[in-house]
Amino acid sequence: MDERRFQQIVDGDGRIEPRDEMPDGYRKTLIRQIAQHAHSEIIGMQPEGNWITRAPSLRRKAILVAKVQDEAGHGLYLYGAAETLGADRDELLDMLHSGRQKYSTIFNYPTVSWADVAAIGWLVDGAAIMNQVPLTRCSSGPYARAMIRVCKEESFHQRQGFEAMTVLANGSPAQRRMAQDALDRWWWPSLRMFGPSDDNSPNSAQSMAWGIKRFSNDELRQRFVDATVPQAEHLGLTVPDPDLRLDAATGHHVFGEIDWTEFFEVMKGNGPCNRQRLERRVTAHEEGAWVREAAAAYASKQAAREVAA
Ligand code: FAQ
Repeated sequence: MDERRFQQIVDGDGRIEPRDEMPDGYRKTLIRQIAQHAHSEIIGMQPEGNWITRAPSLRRKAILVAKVQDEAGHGLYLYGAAETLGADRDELLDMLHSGRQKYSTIFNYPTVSWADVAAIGWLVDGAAIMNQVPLTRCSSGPYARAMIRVCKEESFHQRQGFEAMTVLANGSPAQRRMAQDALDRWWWPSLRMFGPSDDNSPNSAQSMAWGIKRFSNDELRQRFVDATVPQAEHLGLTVPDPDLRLDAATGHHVFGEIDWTEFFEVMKGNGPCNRQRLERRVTAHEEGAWVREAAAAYASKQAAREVAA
């Protein structure tokens, strides 16, 4: 293939479309990242789904049902984007179910109180959009386009999380304690969502050269901290980091050391909920077999009708 032409398109900020020639490594990297992103979206339905039956009001329940459903939709767009690159959706799901493909470490933490739902919207969706807005300009056409809608929805999710957090932070002393406790538990895992530090990120250099990543893991993490600390201050909550301070010279927040041992342990499957999340996913997949069979039977009937017509 003509790698020079491919790189010219990438360097000229063009988009690589499914029928364009692309290096095998580029295709492989994209399928890896898009699949893991898709897996994160559908596994990410579980921690919040845990609270649907116990949401504190009908309004909160309606919002939460819609949000969890949005995450399923994101999975759908992303698996669709991976399919345009030649991936087979069943194979991708099989890799998730057998532990051969990852999903974001963040979804292996439990949601023990209602405030966790608010904190996920505020922090986890906040981190997700910080990472995903640049992906709307990534060199892969199908991935970039999928990200536009995903980011619009994530942005709404982030705002509803912040609003729910605001209500708790301004509520009774018990609600305030719940909000602080949720921030204490979700802060550090949210920072780790951006991936390993730049000096320990094996995929970054190539993904940047290919225009898949526009900013490094550490750059996006810093942006998230700079955007989120003032929000915590607005809520009157304390970010659980004694080393956190604003560096007046740079205008950026300096933050404490990230526990990378915990990150890699959770990534290896040893987080608090890894086993439970995967088991639930495999069960949901098995229980949904009849839906896939019915859809396939309907599709083949329609196709036969089209041939006959
Ligand atoms: N968890 O060399 P790098 C959401 C892996 S948002 C687990 O830096 P890369 C929305 C990485 O895959 C969450 N594994 O890798 C939502 C690689 O392993 P591999 C999902 C991680 O790809 C909100 C290895 O470490 N968002 O779901 C993590 O260049 C609320 C080395 O790392 C995306 O997936 C991690 N946190 O950069 C849903 C965004 N970080 O594959 C429900 C798209 C790294 O070589 C509720 N993805 N690893 O075996 C990306 O932007 C990138 O893939 C990064 C990692 C930045 C995550």
